[in-house]
Amino acid sequence: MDILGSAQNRNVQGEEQQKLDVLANETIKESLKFTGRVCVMGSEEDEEMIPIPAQYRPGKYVVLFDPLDGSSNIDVNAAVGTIFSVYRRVSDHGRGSLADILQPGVQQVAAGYVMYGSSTMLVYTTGQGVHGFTLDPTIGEFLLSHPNIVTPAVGKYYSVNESNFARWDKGVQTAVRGFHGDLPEYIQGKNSRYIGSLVADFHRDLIAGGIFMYPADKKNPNGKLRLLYECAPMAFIAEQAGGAATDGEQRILERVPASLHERSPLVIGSRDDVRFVADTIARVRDSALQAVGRPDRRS
Ligand code: AFP
Repeated sequence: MDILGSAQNRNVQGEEQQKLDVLANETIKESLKFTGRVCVMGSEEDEEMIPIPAQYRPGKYVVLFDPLDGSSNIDVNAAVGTIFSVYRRVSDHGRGSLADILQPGVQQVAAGYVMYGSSTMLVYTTGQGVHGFTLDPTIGEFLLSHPNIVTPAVGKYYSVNESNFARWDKGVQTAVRGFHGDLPEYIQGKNSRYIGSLVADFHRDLIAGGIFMYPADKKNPNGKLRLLYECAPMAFIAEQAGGAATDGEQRILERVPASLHERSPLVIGSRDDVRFVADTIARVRDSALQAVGRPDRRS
């Protein structure tokens, strides 16, 4: 079917597109444009917002998506996913505007992901808990297999790309040392698991308990992940499952995006673990400020 390998193209983020990125992106747009429910779309793979074509009726929702997350995993047959986020439009007519898209995550009416793993799962929330469905290929339907997912307050796992360790702030390094079991005040060392596919890493941590992080680093000063297509939808799901999500300082769902492809650091997962990371970042920063004679940021 010629679906593996590079499409010999770069997306708006300057990343090499895989053939499956392009196919997934086109498939989602084609599936939504004629429904009469959507006024505008936004995709991680498209530079501009995507209005509904003139021949179709625009609807009242905005849909944002990362069509194929974790695409570096495609050619090695590891898990990848699709992430989506739905908002109600704020404009009252027409084919949608940037204002309809640039809404804080708290305004989402639905968010979810599909994970193409050892089985295919759909996990979603509409603000009334998180529910997981597994595809039964014999009947072609998603069946409710994980009703009311609740993530443990403290997790077993931490998931972060530790090859970036030397490029992180001291606060993030200290928190990760805590997960190694190196901080005397934080004795719950964790097991490390990292796939490099947000959907797959997040899903494991959601079910088994754990924390996923993609902090800012010297190469990615604003983090790597995209606020609208990755961080906000996952944050909505995490909070609905009893977890938490922050950029290190601010709740992800309260961040107001300034642009379509804005990036953000992300710390997400089990509630107490996320709090530990945020507290550690704040503590290390405050003691660094005090050491140079400046008041801490809370005073
Ligand atoms: P790709 O879709 O380019 O593989 O990026 C995936 C991703 O956005 C997210 O799913 C991963 O968590 C993260 O990037 C992995 O990034 P690193 O390869 O830098 O760890």
